Amino acid sequence: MTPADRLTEAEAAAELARLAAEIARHDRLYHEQDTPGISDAEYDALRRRNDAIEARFPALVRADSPSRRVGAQPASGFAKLRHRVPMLSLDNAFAPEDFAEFCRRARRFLNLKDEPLAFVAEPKIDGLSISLTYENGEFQRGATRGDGLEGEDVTANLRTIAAVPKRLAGAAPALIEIRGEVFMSKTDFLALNAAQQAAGQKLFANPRNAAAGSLRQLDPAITAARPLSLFAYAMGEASAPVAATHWEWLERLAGWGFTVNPLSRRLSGEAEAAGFQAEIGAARAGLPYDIDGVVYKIDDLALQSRLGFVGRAPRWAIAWKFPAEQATTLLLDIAIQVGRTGALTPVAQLQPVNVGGVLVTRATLHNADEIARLDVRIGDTVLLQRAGDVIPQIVAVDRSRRPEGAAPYAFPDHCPVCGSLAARAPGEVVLRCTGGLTCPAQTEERLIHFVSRGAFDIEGLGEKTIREFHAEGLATTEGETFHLRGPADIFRLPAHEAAIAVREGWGALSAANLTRAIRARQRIPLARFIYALGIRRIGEANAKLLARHYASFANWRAQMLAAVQIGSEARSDLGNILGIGPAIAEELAEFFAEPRNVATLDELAALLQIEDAEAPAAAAGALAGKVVVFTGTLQTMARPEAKALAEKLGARVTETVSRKTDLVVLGADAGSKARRAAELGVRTVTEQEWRDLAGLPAQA
Ligand code: JCF
Repeated sequence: MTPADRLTEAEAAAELARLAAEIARHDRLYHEQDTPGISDAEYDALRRRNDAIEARFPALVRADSPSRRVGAQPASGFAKLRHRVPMLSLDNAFAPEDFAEFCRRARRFLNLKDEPLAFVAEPKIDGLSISLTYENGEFQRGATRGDGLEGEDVTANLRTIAAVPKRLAGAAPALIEIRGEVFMSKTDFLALNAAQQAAGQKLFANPRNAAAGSLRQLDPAITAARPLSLFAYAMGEASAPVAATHWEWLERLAGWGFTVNPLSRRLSGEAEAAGFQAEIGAARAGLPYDIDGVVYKIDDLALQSRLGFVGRAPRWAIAWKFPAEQATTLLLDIAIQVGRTGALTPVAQLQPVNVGGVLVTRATLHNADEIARLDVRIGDTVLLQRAGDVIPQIVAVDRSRRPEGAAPYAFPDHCPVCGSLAARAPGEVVLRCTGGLTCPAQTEERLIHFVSRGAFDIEGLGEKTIREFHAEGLATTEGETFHLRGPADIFRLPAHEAAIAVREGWGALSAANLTRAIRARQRIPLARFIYALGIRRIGEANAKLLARHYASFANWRAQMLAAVQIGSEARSDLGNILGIGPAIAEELAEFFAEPRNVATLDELAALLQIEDAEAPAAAAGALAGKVVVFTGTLQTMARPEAKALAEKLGARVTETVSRKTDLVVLGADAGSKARRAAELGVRTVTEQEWRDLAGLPAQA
């Protein structure tokens, strides 16, 4: 065989094609048929030859190159599908007051007086949200909700579900997206688990997990054998309007052949909600499927569209959850967990108890204040509560059953892992370890976060592996130990592939796969990179907002360093990003004020290619980039709606008039802000002119 460094370009191209096919064949034998065709060493040699040729001829790297793949399948096994319209989540209500507050807000936004507000109420199924796209009436593709913006393409599996119409019955818009909940009935779930047990297969914890596990099968034949159902309940993109109210929309869905939950009901006013909630609550245990509450949606679609969204949740719908389930048990001990930001979280260790069908052994105690408030002591009998998916909590202590001599709990004033002082920031309830990066617990949690699903998502490098590598280190060939001290060390792991290969449960092939998985992630979208840093309050959604706003790593870094200065333009720009706000801006500023953090960031940036984010689509609005101030009383719409509308059109709405203001909208009795605008020569418009600008019809 010609050595890689002596191939001509034409020979190299042919050889890369041969290697791609050959390696793919061995991947399939190994991963799918569990029958390796060659030894690990031979396989590695094929991979190395492929890498060497690609390194010499980067232009020849094939779309199907083995270096672009990890194992037999892409990371999750499913391609990603972008939703044309984001899939929403819902805000929750737990009590009548929460629902009343929701209605009050919607009324205020819409400037409604006493006119009734009609709702549609639908039982909230505890299943798996999906989106189905139909073109010219034909089912084209379907995806899981994913992060709301992008889900997994599970089209082939959805086709196996009888309740998913392959063709819409009757006339429909050329393009329509339909959302619904895939679920498994309680009896089907029990039967499936019995069959799984008999076959020695893993059991599912509840019907929801069974539905999710069944839909996310790489082999559609397995999905086909699972009894899945679907209730349709919402619309995504539609190329033509189909209904004026949500109720009419549900009727259209039924007409097209979907199953709509038969318990759904139209309520002519919000006063009817409490009765419906009680009715469904009473029926709950007898229903054939699990529900965890009722979704209330404002019926009028024109009102829905005026209300719009805050973050990921609509202002026109709310999920009113059923009260949590409770049980009593014994508090055996209190463990202190150290999180990635150093927060010390007390975790109750409980005598195992069944709470509404789930075996609970641990519960959060939140923080030292909560323990003091409950005066909970080790040995106490406690009342436990579990609502939906959230971590169970201790809500009360039965003092009458307290054992003699039980002492008040003394919350540690030092980190139980590294021994550093634990301190409370002014105005905060949480005690934090002050050890920072020197605290092994914090380092470990940060590393776990760094490689997690929404972050670097490195295949083969999960929580367990990180903990092992971090705690034990890797014995190198030079007789030294390589420690994972920070995130950049993850990208130094490939240099220690041999040390990984000899670890128990690894071997040459897995170690080589890990190397490839790590290298595959050295190119990373900016949003994932920001999220991976684990800055407090910067979750996936905020990381995306930041990435879209700042577009490139270099720009983001420069702006964040500038934003460290309180009152700087960079700080106010950051705080003004819709969805960020001053508190999160401060959190970012604190992160960038710490030189060690900036050093870690730069160390990473040197090892990575951080991809620019796409510019926000909203920039096309009629008021794109304009700074708008509202003042005085608007007659035709309430202030929250005016603000939301301006933001939808691309504007930034601020409170004070300055030289940077582009437009001041004058309501009735506008005072000092109108004068200030006149002084500064800032453009002012009347409410009617504002409506014209926003493209709204004139009002009497
Ligand atoms: O059944 C459900 N889990 C459910 C989820 C029902 C709905 O009517 C929903 C939903 C999530 C979002 N509606 C929206 C807008």
